[in-house]
Amino acid sequence: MGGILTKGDDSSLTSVPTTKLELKILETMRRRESKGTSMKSFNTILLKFPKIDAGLRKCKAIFEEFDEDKSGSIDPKELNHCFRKLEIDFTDEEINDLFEECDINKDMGIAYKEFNVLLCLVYLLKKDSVSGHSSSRMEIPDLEATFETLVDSFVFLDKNKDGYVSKGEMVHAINESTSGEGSSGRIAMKRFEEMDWDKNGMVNFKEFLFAFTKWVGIEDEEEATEE
Ligand SMILES: [Ca+2]
Ligand SMILES: [Ca+2]
Ligand SMILES: [Ca+2]
Repeated sequence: MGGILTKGDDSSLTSVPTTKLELKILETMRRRESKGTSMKSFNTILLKFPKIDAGLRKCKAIFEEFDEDKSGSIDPKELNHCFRKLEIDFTDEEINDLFEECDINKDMGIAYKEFNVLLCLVYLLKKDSVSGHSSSRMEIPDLEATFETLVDSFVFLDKNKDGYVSKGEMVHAINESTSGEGSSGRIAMKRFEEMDWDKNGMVNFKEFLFAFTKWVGIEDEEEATEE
């Protein structure tokens, strides 16, 4: 407790999925991890930041399109329309679960930042379920490349492929990268602490995504309206 180093304590501190969807995301991620990653080093990930940034900005246009009443957030009804329009064939229950999973501040709306995370989770889950068929993929190819990069980055960091990035794994990834890159390493460690909401030394994919949307700096416009 209290945010101290937790190395070697993983067994007692591992987060346990609390919802059906969370479990599904974890299982899907583990299956994805068994396929490996194209990332070669931590620096490869850092070099992708500008591209991820550009990709996520495209998400903004999609978000605005589906925020039909321009309230600044997507309500459950709007999210339903969104899924139908993008031809994402999730059941009402699945959409509802995703909504709750991504509505982090529980204001019954999906803000832009939450929407990025939601779409990326959809990407992960869908990619897993269609396994090779191109007929029912998300109709947003630009974003798919961005989401794949995010998934790939997570897989790279999660060395033991348990579906969580531990603090030890983060340190390992940074140490592995070229020396003399100290400042990015320090920044990454600081970010890790921010990612790890419940301070248990583990970061799941959702936490990772939320942090990532901050790392790449898209928060500038939205931050002001949040508590
Ligand atoms: Ca709205
Ligand atoms: Ca919200
Ligand atoms: Ca791990």
